[in-house]
Amino acid sequence: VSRKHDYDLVVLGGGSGGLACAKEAVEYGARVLCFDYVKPTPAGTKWGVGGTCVNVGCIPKKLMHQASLLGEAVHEAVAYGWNVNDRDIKPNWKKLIQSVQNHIKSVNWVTRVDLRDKQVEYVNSMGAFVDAHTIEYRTKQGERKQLSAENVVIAVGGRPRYPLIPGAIEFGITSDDIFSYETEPGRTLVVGAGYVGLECACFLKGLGYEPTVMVRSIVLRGFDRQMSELLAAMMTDRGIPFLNTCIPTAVQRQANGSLLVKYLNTTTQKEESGVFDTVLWAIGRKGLTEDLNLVAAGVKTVNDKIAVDHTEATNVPHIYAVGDIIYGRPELTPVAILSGRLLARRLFAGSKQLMDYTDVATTVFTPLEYSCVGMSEEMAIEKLGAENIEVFHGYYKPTEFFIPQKSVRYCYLKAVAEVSGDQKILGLHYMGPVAGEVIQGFAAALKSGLTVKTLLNTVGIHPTTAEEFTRLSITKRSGRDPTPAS
Ligand code: FAD
Ligand code: NA7
Repeated sequence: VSRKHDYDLVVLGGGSGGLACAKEAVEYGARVLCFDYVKPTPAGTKWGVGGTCVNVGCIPKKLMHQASLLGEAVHEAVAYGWNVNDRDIKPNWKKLIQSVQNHIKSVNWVTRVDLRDKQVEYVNSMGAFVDAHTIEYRTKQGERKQLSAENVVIAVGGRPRYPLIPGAIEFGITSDDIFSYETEPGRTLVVGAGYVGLECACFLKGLGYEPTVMVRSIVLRGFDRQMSELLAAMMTDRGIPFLNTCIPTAVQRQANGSLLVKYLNTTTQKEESGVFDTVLWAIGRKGLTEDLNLVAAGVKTVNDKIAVDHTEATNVPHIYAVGDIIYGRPELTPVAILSGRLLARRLFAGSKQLMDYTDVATTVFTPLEYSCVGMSEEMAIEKLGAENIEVFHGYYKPTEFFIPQKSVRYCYLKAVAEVSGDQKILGLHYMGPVAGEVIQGFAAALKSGLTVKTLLNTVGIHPTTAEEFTRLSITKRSGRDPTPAS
């Protein structure tokens, strides 16, 4: 590393990817500075260091999911013999939000202390390029400053999009606001059927509000179709209405404070409308490239994202990108963290190890969770041909569902495998309780070349739901009924 520049590494963005990269780099003796700055949302929400996951993503989402599951668990507890006196159990939204925010604030604090301890310089300001090695920023006092960097890692992530329709920004909120929203959301229109939209609708429902989901085309584009449709059916069954093939056209505030949403049903071509208390846009995210002055550095963008090669290098060799800002890679925290860490090791510790973006497991945190790793059935058919794959599947009954008589209708799992030999597993899909916990271990097995033969020779842990993967005996090709007898 030369001493020509002020820093060996400047990281733009202190979220999952940026922080992981910065902290790893100092371990190998690099002089590192990390910028992190959050522009307030149109509704005025802002937050501290740590990025999307900690402040307005995975963490608050999981906490709200848990809050919602607990509401269901209270009712189940009664069936198990718990004497719960107050049957009119309701959550206190304000208290919940306060608890969630308290946790986030403590994580922000720990992050700052950690950066200080590890001697990563942290600047709470927007960084932008002046040239390929120079970054400019404003101090808290408004003074312009510049510094130079041998290497730059762009880890600026993304923010929710707003539709370009009247009233969208003025009256709508996004996932950036909901986890600190002061007022109870009430009747909520969730626009968008990606995993963020579905998760938000589900925790709101579990907390006793009335969400409606507006779907432009299909739910969970990119995920396995059968599992996605099953998940939508599960949500419908739990009383969440879907407005299918609809696109919003305007939002207006009514005299009584409620929101009138106008929308077009693209199947019937009819203009329709509905009244809601809250409108939550979950229509995807845009990369935060616009404030970086990338032109000055010569870094090329693809729409609002940055294309990188297999070493996470942009078209400018010493400028890299990690995390959500990368074009065409999974937008997940552990992906951002590992790619940031591996990049730091390659830059400052002589490592050659590259990030492997294949077979990344993921979970949709709906009340029955859906988790998967590897290929969807469609993808396997496209890559290998339908005749070369075998799909093992089955419905199952979690033991703990019997006493409270919970519906087992959507407890389903499948393994997509090669048809011949030991039947290498290409993808695993599971809908049911604690799906993420179930799939995480199998993800390691899949990465190690798991076969159906090995799976069926694995002794299950009884009574769990994960053991169902060791008992898959019915193939789709056989046409046999995949529902269990008892
Ligand atoms: P970010 O974490 O977004 O961090 C980027 C940081 O850079 C931000 O703080 C930003 O303000 C800052 N910044 C931007 N521009 C500049 C600049 N010019 N100068 C200085 N700072 C700048 N992933 C999962 O794995 N599991 C989940 O369950 C999950 N749930 C999610 C739920 C929601 C509602 C959302 C929105 C996301 C969820 N994600 C989840 C995705 C996950 O949060 C992201 O993949 C992850 O945070 C990406 O990390 P990153 O480092 O690329 O960017
Ligand atoms: P996704 O996964 O990109 O999903 C966006 C959803 O919103 C999807 O259902 C889209 O439908 C729909 N959409 C997109 N634009 C519009 C407009 N203009 N009007 C109505 N509906 C629209 O985004 P998420 O927010 O769920 O998650 C994005 C990432 O953030 C995710 O990967 C996480 O890592 C965090 P479509 O299928 O395109 O018809």
